[in-house]
Order: sequence, then C-alpha cells, then structure tokens
Amino acid sequence: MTSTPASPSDVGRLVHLGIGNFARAHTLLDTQIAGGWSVVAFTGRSADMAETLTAQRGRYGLIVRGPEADEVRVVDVLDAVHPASDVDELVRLLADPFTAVVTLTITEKGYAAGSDPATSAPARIARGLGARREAGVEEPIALVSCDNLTGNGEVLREAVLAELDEPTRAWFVDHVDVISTMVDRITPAADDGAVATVLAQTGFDDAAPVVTEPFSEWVLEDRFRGRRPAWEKAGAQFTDDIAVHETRKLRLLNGAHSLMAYAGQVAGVQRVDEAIAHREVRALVEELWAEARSTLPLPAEELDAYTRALEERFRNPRLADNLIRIAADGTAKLPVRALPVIAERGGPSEAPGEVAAVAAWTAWVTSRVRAGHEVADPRAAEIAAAAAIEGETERVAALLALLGVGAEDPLVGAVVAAEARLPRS
Ligand code: CS2
Repeated sequence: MTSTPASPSDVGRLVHLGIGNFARAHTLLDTQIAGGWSVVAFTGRSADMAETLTAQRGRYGLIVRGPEADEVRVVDVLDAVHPASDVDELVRLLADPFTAVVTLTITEKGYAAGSDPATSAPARIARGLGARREAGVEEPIALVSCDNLTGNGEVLREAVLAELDEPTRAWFVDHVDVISTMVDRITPAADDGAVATVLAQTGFDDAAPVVTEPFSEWVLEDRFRGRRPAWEKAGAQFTDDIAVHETRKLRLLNGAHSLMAYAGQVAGVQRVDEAIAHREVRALVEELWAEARSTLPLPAEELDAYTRALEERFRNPRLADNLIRIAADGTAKLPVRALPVIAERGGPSEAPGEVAAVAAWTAWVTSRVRAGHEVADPRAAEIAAAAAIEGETERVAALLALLGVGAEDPLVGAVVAAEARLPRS
C-alpha cells in the first residue's frame, strides 16, 4: 500500500449518513459539482426524508438566499435514499469495493450514540467495516466527518473504534482513513414559501426544498489514500493544519450563534438577524468575539475580516434563521463552543462574553421548562429536572453538571451572577 495521497477520482461511490438540510446545501451539492460519483444517502432517525426524496427520484431544489435575491437550482446527485434503519443496505454498500468515501452529518450528539446499530451511526459503520474486511477489500475507505466538533475526525475514529471487533480494529489502520473537516454554510429550516419559489423558478414541484445562504466553505485534511470526489472543483480546500480552521469557525461563528440563540430569545427576539441588530445582544457578541479571538493563532487582519464577514452573514435579512434551530442540543454544543475559551482564558473572570453565553443557556432552558415547553436536547429530561430546582446556585450547578462542569467550579457562581445581567424582554 502506498502512503502517497491518491488524486481525486471521477469514479466511486460516496455514502452519506444524515441527510438533513445542511448536507443537502453543502456536502452533497459539492459532490454533485465534483462530478461523476454515485451517491447513496441514509436519513437520521426520522425515515420521512427517505420516502419524500425517493418519491422525487432523489432530486431537490436548493434556494440560495442572498440579501437581495434568490438563486434556485435543482440538485440531482442522489442515486438512492434509505432510512437509517436499513442497516443491512449500509453494510452491503460499505463492503462493496466501489464505495470509497463515507461522509457524515449526524450532529454533535450522533458521536455519543452508543453501541446499538439501530440508533448509532458509529455502530452501523463498525458493522459495515467488519463486512468490508471479511470481503477482502484492500483499498482504503475514507470516513469524513462534517459535524461541528473540534477534531471531528478524531472523535469519529474513537467512536467507530469503540464498536469494532478485534480483527477489524487491527485491519482498520491500513484500510480506513478518518478525515477531519471544517464545514460552513448557514442553512435554516426552509420557510413555507420555499416550495412555491422552487416551482416558480424551475417548474419542479418539490416537496423537500432547502434554503441556504450564498457563503459556503469546506476545508478538509489532505490525507486520503483511496479515491475521493474532486471537491476542489466546488471550492473545497485541502490542508495539513485543520485545527486552526475548525477552532476559528467553532469559536467565532458557532460560539456567537449559540450566544445569540439563548441571549436573543431571553431578550425577546426570534431570529439571528434580529439578535445581531439588538444593541445589548450585539455587545455581548463583540465581547465573546474578543475573547475567542485571543485564543486563536491568527493575524488580527484575518480575524477582522472573518468577523466582519460573519456579521454580514448574520445580518442577511432574507435568510430568516430562527434562533430556536440553533438553540437545540446545548449540552452537546456549549462544551465545544464556549467552555474551551473560558478555560484557555484562565477562568470565568477572564471571559465574561463566553460566560454570558452559558448563562443565557441556563436562563433560557429554565424559562422554557418552567413555561411547560420541551427543550430539544439529548439530555432533555435531566435539563427539565435541573431547571425545576428552586435555589439559584443549586439549579445552575445542576444544569452546568450536564456540560461536565463540577459543582465547585467558579463558573457556577459566575453564571448565577451573569444570568442577572442578561438583557430581558
Ligand atoms: C448552528 C450551525 O445549529 C447550530 O448550532 O450554529 O448549524 C451553523 O449554522 C453552521 O455550523 C454554519 O456553518
């Protein structure tokens, strides 16, 4: 086997796990632009998207929503879409030598889903790799994580290795590449008018259109040994230093997103463009950005340009990105987006903007639970129990425990104090 990276190839099959809006606006679109590859996708937990897309032969409309106008195209890259529950089909595809790449958009929580193939993508992949080894396939397969986690490839590698049998673990080293990537394209839930927009502009009566922003970025680790699509044709970049791209995006874009999602709703607004235009929420974003920037090994001009561009993207008045979308899964997101900055700055007193993001989460989940609403989060039941606790410090400590923060951590007191300073509607 050679260690020289293989060049992109115009033949192969890509299997995608988690066919949400983001993948359809980004990873799958770029694979269409790369050209030539066969793509088979699997849904997340809900099987509905498999039925809907299969009924329209895998095609879907993509509305690129700029500040002034929409551009609409029909994406036709999917050869088949299966429900996640079709584990046998996934195993069959991974054992087939024509399959060379697996991309994943399974969200942060998908990497901690455990050992049951019915509910865990890493466990399903492990089964497929076992079958590939047994089939004697020699060419390396690449597993490419496209989720918002630091070192997402490493996280994926650990999650899959934990589910492999001994012989497949030994085989893995020479036969599987796990690739970290930074993905970026803000993709809100499609609005009610999206179906009519696709119909009017393309004539296609689409039951599952996607709305996204003009900006798109994909940076991948440059170490595929097997075949891969020529994603550079779609503007993807290949790098030897993925970490800096990941932390910049997670801490500046996603960190600000989470802060706005919680602080914005506590302050009484519902969308990202409203949150960034809210004077006090915006001031908190500036504070968070200053703290996050100080942890990034990048020149000031580059960071200035990056945050300026982010601000413009957040202000897009036509995108209608609802804060409730971003507010989901806080227990999986805040430990990636906010807590590392607080630690690297030397503690909560050195990171009031990041502390505000955490405090906005505790305040928001508390008010949601107390108003009788469900919080979309893998740990929703524990959030509900913690939010019901009467004493302020005890409640905040119980919520922060769900982020892995100890009861004695100075963050507990800092969050209690910061909750009281949040802008309120
Ligand atoms: C958002 C992301 O859901 C979230 O938490 O921050 O989906 C964000 O829109 C994307 O990462 C943008 O690339």
